[in-house]
Amino acid sequence: MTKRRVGAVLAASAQLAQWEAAFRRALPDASLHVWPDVPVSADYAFVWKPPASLFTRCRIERAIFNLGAGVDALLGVDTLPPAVPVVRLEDAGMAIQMAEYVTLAVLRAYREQDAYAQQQRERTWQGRRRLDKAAFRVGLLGVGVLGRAVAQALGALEFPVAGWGRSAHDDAGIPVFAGEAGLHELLAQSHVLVVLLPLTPQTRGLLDRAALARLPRGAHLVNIARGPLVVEEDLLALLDDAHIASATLDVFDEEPLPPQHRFWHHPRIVLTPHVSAATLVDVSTAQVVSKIAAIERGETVTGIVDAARGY
Ligand code: NDP
Ligand code: OXD
Repeated sequence: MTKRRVGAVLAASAQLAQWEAAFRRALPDASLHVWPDVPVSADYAFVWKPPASLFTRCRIERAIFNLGAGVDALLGVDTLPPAVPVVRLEDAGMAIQMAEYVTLAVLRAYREQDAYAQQQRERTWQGRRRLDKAAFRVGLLGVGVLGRAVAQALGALEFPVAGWGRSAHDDAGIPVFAGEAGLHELLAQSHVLVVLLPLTPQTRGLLDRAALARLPRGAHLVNIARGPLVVEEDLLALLDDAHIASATLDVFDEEPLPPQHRFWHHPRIVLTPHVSAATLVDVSTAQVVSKIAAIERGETVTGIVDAARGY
C-alpha cells in the first residue's frame, strides 16, 4: 500500500486485541507497536482514551487517529502534541446505528408504546387516537455526520425534523437553526429532542433546567452524544414533575452508571450502556488505513479535528 514502511503505535482502552489484529491485517508491512511497548517515535498513533504517558514516551510525527467519533477524551489529555493533526472517525458504520436507535425512541414516543404497555398490564383493550405526525416535531442538536443520518431516517418516516448547529447550514436537508435564539426556537417546538453534539467547553451543561424547560410540556429527550451535555439533576427534576415525559439515555456523566444512580429505576427513563453506535473495528480500521494511504501520497484528509473548536 505505502512505499515506505510506516511506524505506528496502538493504545486503545477497549477492544485492544481486535484492533491489533485488524491493524496487523490491514497494514502488514507496517511496524506496529502496542502500548506499553512503544518506540521513542512513530509516524502514526491509533488511540482510544490513551494514557497521557503515551505522548511523552513516544513522539508522533504525522497524525493521531482517534478510534471513535467523539474526541472529548483525547483533547483532554494534557500531553497531546498540539502540532500533530488529530483525525477522528467519520461515520465508519455508526451513522446507521444512530439512525436505528433514534428511530426506535421516536417511534416509541409517537406510537405511545409506554401507554399501551400500561394498558396491557391493566388488560385494557382501548385504541388511542393517533397523534398528529405533522405536529410531532423532532429537534436535532447537532447536524454533523451522525445527525444528518438521523434526520434522513426520520424524514423517510415523514416526521418534521429541524436541527441546530454551530453555524446555519442549507445543505442538511432540514431547516437548521444557529445561535442562542435559534436554540430557543428549536427547543420550544421540539416534541422529541435528540442530542448529537460533541462535548466541548461550549456545549458542556448546555441542557440545564432553563434550556430543558423550554421544551413543550410532555416532550421526550434522547441523549446519545455525551452525558455532560445534560445536567443530570435538572433532567431528573423535569422528569419528576412530568414536564419531560421520557428520557432515552445512552450516555452519562459517569460511565459505567453507578449502581446507586437514580436513573436506573426512574419510571420515565429508558437507558442503555453507551451502545447506541458501536465502534466497528474492521470498518474503522479500513477508514484509518485509507487515510494513511492518502497522507502518504501527500493528500489532505477529512475528519481533522479543530482543537480550538473542540471537535
Ligand atoms: P460532527 O462533528 O460531524 O457533528 C457535530 C455537530 O455538532 C455539527 O453539526 C456542529 O455544528 C454541531 N456543534 C458543535 N459544537 C456546537 C455548538 N457549540 N453549538 C451548536 N452546534 C454545535 O460529529 P458526529 O456527528 O460524527 O458525532 C457527534 C457526537 O456523537 C460525537 O462528538 C460523540 O460525542 C457522539 N457519539 C456517541 C456515540 C455513542 O455510542 N453514544 C458514538 C459516536 C459518537 P456545525 O455543523 O456548524 O459544525
Ligand atoms: C464515539 C463513541 O465517540 O463511541 O465514537 O462514543
